[in-house]
Amino acid sequence: MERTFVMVKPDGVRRGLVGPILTRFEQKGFKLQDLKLMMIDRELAEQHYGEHRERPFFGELVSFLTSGKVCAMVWEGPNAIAGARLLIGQTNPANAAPGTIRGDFALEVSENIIHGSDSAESAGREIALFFGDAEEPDIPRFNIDEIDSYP
Ligand code: IDP
Repeated sequence: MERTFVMVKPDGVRRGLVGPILTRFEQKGFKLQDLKLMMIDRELAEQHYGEHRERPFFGELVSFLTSGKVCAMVWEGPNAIAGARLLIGQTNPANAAPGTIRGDFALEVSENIIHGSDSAESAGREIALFFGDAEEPDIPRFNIDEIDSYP
């Protein structure tokens, strides 16, 4: 069993594609482990795409990622990392096969709808970056054992 990090980028959220994207992952059989809609700041965007820091499009990429809410997700399943990349399709939507998310919903590399981790190492790093330590959830969770003492 494997976990991967997937993020619907601001263009995908703006265009109302979170639903169709969730459906594709669920229909494939992957299990949703975590999900949140969030704004990301420049620091997080730069950390996430740190490997591209020297590329000419880095500034444009960071501005794009911070231009609106993203939908961050963790999906689990056998070969989830490679499987998610197959559902997502090639980086440049112009080359992405029909039937893939980028192949069906996008035209240009600068607005390619979605991110998926490219290795086990990236998945671990990105899940930690966006969701933090699983032992310390960043949202309060209701504890049924404390129901009697709840004010
Ligand atoms: P991936 O998202 O398929 O893993 P990467 O090569 O890791 O592809 O590129 C990361 C992201 O950088 C792409 O998804 C895309 O948003 C952006 N990107 C890549 N190449 C270009 C480019 O030439 N112009 C603008 N953005 C680009």
